[in-house]
Amino acid sequence: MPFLKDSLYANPLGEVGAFKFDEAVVKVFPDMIQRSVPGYAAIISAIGLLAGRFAKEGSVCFDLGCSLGAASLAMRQQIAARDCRVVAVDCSPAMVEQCRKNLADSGVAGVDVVCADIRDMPIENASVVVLNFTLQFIPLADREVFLAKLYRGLLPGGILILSEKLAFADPQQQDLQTEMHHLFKKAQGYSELEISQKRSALENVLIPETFAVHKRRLTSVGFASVEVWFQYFNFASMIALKC
Ligand code: GEK
Repeated sequence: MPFLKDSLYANPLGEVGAFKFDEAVVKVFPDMIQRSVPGYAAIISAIGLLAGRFAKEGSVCFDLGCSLGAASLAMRQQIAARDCRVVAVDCSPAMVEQCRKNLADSGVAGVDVVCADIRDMPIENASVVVLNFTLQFIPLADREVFLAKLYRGLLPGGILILSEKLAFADPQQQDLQTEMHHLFKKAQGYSELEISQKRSALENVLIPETFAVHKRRLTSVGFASVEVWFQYFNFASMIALKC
């Protein structure tokens, strides 16, 4: 499928509905995420490099909330460890269908794509777990139990790569980083109307937290070390290590 330019919020919508990962979003997704998430391409290629470094022979690398499989593809291309499976999971049937097509078209074998809620997905024998801008869509009340499951499913020496939109405790910093993200989107060709309608659609759907909250929770479920390895305005990617 030729992917289209994202113009989903270009015209005034009387009432802006809650954002959903449906077929209309799938059609524009590569363009949408690239123009909305500062540093997205850099993060995807670094996920490939990190998977190459951490994937262990005979283990599983999970891409949770895989969308169209960009991180799975990057991982598959860098993993040299033998007998290492990549499992990509998403709960949107439209995403999963297109993800399978993308992977088939790319000629990359060895990625199993599963349509499931990542909260229900058994995680075992994992050397790498990727949550690339997915945890932010999980209800706040479920995040700790879910992360504890990921920690238990990781092998000693395993890595969780967690990318998220961040919130800031300091209101001045919050306003500045939000403004800079909007300027980033304007520079990518989005109009004021598109930016504000998309913001309304994501309200109560995408719930960002501060780095301090992420670090505290990851540490409390057992991770030995948590650091930010990438940040571009209010978008960051963290590494959490299991000893
Ligand atoms: C990428 N990681 O391109 N279970 C499974 N999937 C879920 C759940 C859930 N409970 N909640 C949301 N999703 C990708 C980008 S997009 C981020 C991830 C964004 C899925 C949802 O269907 C969507 O495909 C993905 O998480 C979030 O590297 O669009 O900002």
